[in-house]
Amino acid sequence: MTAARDAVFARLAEHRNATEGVSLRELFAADPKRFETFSAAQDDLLYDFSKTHLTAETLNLLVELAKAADVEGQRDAMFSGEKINTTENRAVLHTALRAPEGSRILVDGEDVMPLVLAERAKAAAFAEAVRSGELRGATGETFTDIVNIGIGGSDLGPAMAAIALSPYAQDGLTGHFVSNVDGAHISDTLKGLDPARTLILVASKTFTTLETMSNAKAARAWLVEKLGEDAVAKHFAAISTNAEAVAAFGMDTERMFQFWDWVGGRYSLWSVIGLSFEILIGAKNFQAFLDGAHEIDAHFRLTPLKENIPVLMGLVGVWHRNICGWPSHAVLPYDQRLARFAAYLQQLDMESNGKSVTREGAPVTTKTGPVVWGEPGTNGQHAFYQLLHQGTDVVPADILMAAVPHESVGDQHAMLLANALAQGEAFMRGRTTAEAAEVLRKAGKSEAEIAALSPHKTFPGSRPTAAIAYRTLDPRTLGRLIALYEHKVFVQGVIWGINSFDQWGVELGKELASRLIPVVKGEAPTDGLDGSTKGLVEHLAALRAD
Ligand code: G6Q
Repeated sequence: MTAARDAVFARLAEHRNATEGVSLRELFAADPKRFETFSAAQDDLLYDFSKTHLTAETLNLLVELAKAADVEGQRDAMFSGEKINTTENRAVLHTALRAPEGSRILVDGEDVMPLVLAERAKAAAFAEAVRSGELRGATGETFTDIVNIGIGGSDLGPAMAAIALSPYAQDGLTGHFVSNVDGAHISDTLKGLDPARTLILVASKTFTTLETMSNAKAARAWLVEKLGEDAVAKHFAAISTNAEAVAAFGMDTERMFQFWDWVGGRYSLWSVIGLSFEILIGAKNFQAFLDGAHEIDAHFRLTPLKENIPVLMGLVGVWHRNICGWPSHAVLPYDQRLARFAAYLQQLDMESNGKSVTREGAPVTTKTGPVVWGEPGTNGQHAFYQLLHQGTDVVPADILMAAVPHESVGDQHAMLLANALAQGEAFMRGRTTAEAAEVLRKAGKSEAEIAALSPHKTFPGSRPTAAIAYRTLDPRTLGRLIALYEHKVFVQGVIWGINSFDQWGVELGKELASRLIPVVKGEAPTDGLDGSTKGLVEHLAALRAD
């Protein structure tokens, strides 16, 4: 399989050599149907990759690459519950979490759907009881503030989704998300909250994560100080796969919501990890969010590769990363409520595909995951876009936009869309030195000024972007967007031959931090530390002693 894949990679590289000089402007000039040919839709959601350098030949080769790497076989293995996360010997079934009633999905011969549906119903009933005021705190007050304590996969998803879907949140309910072990985070969050009206969800797959356990202890102490020990049961709930650890922490397992080891942390917001934002938006909207993702699951399973949006997104990314050699990928939503979307995708993509060995443990022979980053437009335009337009690196980007906003504030939505479209156009077209000179000439500049300024006003252009356009950022569409990126990451992981579902790279830092805690506290010697770490420990200790 690797040999077949590498043979296609070699042909793609030759193809790139032969076509590298052709600009995006030239591609559009040569083919008036380029937009129609290089775009794909799922209902209202459109993926337009015509502003990349792909030609019909490139796309054919990339589809051959996907076939050679057995993307379809691996995809079917994932959906059917095979243990494709080989280093942890686990199935990968976040797709089961959004499967509808009536589905049957087997892990080790057992159908997981009854468990999934029961937990989904339990979470929905809890969310609705909090929203209606049926479920109250120890003093009989209704809850107004929901604090989710978790980190990484147990934080980024619900925190991102709570912002994205804020128009759907119930009035009078506010979500808060605490992740960092920096005491500033929990302190700033709890400051000003009324414990009698605060519900605290401790979200941790393992229920052993240092940050989450420390913050949970701090929150517990804050609550107990104000309301007494007996209030804990009414103000806390746990979300975990580890019932023993929940009990050991002193929390009632009756108030525990479960998920399973076949749900990876960064793929878990479809599970009860989504409870905090389900409380905010309600069970019906949460179900629409799951249904949206399920639509994309069906699209990914059933659509031919050339029209399959996550496959296309993955292939375009492989083209940019492996064949063009570009190391980073920007996500630029022209949709303010996707403010944390890039941060969410950063974990999804970089933790999944930031790997250097194949599934078999051999060193990879291709580059793997790019650096993923981004901020909403138009803000980014006034900050880092300078480098995107005129810097020495090419940074391919996704530009996201909604046709219909939730608010109409004058004609601001038209302005937002115009900016999104203008940026895509500017990256594609650029501005030649002759064009820059012409603009300066029209502005009445002297020939000397034109000669001096035109190089600075030249834009290379031919910088690729893809657009993702949808009707509106509703729960269904957020579910669709996330699922698209999940499957994109999957497709790329298969092509690179890596396991996208483990995260051993996170472990070393955790181990070393545990070893250094007593050293930083001054309870263990600095012996054996490297010179820099030792020097820093001593410098910090001296400052703290002042
Ligand atoms: C996700 C990662 C990681 C994980 C956090 C929190 O895929 O494994 O981000 O989600 O380390 O872990 P717990 O949920 O176990 O606290």
